[in-house]
Amino acid sequence: MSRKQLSRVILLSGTPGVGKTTISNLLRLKGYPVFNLNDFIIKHGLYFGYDHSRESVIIDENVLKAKIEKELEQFPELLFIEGHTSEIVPMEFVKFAFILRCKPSILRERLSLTRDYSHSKIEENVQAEIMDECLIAMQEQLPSSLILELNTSDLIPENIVEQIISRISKT
Ligand code: DAT
Repeated sequence: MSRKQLSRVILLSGTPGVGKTTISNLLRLKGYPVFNLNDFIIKHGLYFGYDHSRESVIIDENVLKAKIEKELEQFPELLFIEGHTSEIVPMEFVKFAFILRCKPSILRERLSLTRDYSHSKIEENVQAEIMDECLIAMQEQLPSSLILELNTSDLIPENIVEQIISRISKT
C-alpha cells in the first residue's frame, strides 16, 4: 500500500498540560475517533517498569510500534492519536502532526492547578516546553511540512479545535 493510502492518522502531541486531553474530548464530541496512546500502552501492558524519578511508565518502543502498526492496519478511517510521545506511531500512517504549544508561565499555572505533580515534575515539563522537546522529537520522525504548531496560550479549546478541523479539511 502506498504512503498516501496509509496516511490517515493525525497526531496530537505536546508537553503534558498543553491541552491534548481537552482537545481530544472536544474532537470526540464532534464525532472524530481519537485514540489515546497512554491508555493503549496501559491496556495492552506495553510497559516494563515505572521510572519513579520521572513519575512515568517505561515503554518498550519496538513492541509498542509493532502493536500500533497492527492496530492501524485494521482501522480504515481518519484517526487522531493523542499522546506526548505520539511520534512513536509509524510515520507511513501519519498525515499531519499538530504540536500544541503553551507559554511556560501559563503551562506552569495549568499544571500546578490541575495536576498532583511534584514541584520538580512541573518544572521538568515546563523546561521540556521551553526546549521544544516534543517538536524536536516529531521533527526527527516527520518532514517539517507535515508538522503544525498551535499556540494554545490565549485560545479557548473550541477555537483550537476549529483550527485543527479547518486545517485537516483542506487536504
Ligand atoms: P494534556 O492532555 O496535554 O496534559 P489537558 O487537556 O489535561 O492537557 O489540560 C491541562 C489543563 O489545562 C486542564 O485543566 C484544562 C486546561 N486547559 C487545556 N487547554 C486549555 C486552553 N486552551 N485554555 C485554558 N485552559 C486549558
